[in-house]
Amino acid sequence: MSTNLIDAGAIAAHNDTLLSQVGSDYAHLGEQLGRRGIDIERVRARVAAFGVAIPSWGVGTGGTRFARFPGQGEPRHVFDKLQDCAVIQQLARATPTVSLHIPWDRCTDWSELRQTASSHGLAFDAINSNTFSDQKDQAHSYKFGSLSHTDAATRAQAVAHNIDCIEIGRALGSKALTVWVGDGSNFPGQQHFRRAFDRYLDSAQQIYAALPGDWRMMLEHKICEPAFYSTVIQDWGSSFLAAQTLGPKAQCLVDLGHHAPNVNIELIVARLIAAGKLAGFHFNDSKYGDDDLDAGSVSPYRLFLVFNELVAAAHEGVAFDPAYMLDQSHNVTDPIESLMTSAVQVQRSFAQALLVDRAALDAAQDANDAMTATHLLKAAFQTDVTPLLQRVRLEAGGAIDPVAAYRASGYRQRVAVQRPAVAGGSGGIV
Ligand code: PSV
Ligand code: MN
Ligand code: MN
Repeated sequence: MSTNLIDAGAIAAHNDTLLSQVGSDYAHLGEQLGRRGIDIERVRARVAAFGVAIPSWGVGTGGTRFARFPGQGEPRHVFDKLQDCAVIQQLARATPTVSLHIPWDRCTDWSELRQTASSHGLAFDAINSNTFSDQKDQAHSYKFGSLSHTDAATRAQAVAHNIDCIEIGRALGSKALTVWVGDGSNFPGQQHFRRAFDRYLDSAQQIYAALPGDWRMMLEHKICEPAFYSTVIQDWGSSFLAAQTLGPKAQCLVDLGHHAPNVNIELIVARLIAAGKLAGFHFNDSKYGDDDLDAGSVSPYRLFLVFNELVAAAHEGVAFDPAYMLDQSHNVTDPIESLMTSAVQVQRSFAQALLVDRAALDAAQDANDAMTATHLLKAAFQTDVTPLLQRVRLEAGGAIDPVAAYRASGYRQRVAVQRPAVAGGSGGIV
């Protein structure tokens, strides 16, 4: 392990100061849950097995199209990003995988990267392609689209990039390709909707054909931005249509920020599960649009309701295997602190959803007893599972309070010496 990572002795010392407190809080929670017929140990085992991937781009400070205010000691390249991900995993123990974005994470030796990740105890989740921005020396511009572009050579270039991503992913041990395109239009009349979708399908089919047998292709929809009038894969309907046309290895990925305000995302999740097409999630939160705020920071109940659908389906024996990832932009916080907090928030929502009394909820639904049904969900959501999460981290070798342990470690100040500040500039996500 790198010398910059957090000293295990320091984590143990931090934990020692909180150990007896966690012990009695956990016992008390166990007693409360016991009265509700819930075995805390069984819940703990399920939560301990839960993991959410870190997006490599999340460990850099984000920005808006107005400005980016760089943080101290930002990662300079993918190896630095991996190191920051390792710190997150070391302290919070809920993020065993990393999701790369190509070409942002391009490197010259993928096997070295894989070895480095494994030395940090990390593996690679889905690989993300990028045909929404132009790279230096690129032959054809994506200004007017990529997979759905009117020009065949531009589409071919975007297809080739996705196939390249699959090859990189194979070298890293990934098992999925996530495709999000910014394709769309900014003016009524600019684009022929049906033809653009057909062109997208034709390109996506070529990528699908290059997919290894045990891989998934995850199609991520988004209502707007950068195209502000229409997007080619604007919602789960278009995404579903595309996934169904492509075949069984294609599924729909739900980024929580990619819907119109007030859309019932948990209902979309239920539909996709029922159709066998739920690929997974990009977790974040929002107030207005694709704000990329920290998961559960604005609407934790909505996050809980999403997990409620997942837990209910698993409880009913539905076979599905969603991929979980955070997808946030950290503009005013230390990305490591935000990502640890968000991972714990997602883990918390899962734990709370495990507390729903499923038999009682079924009965209330069958009896059309809306009040009892909603109270059952609230009872689970309002249970403070903090001691359970603390205990999960403790058992896994993490920190009881990850942010406090991180701040005390001085990691950011240490890496700041090696990693010079990058000028702000305008716009752009790292
Ligand atoms: C697009 O808004 C998105 O959610 C996609 O997942 C991208 O890959 C990611 O953000 C990073 O910009
Ligand atoms: Mn996303
Ligand atoms: Mn997004």
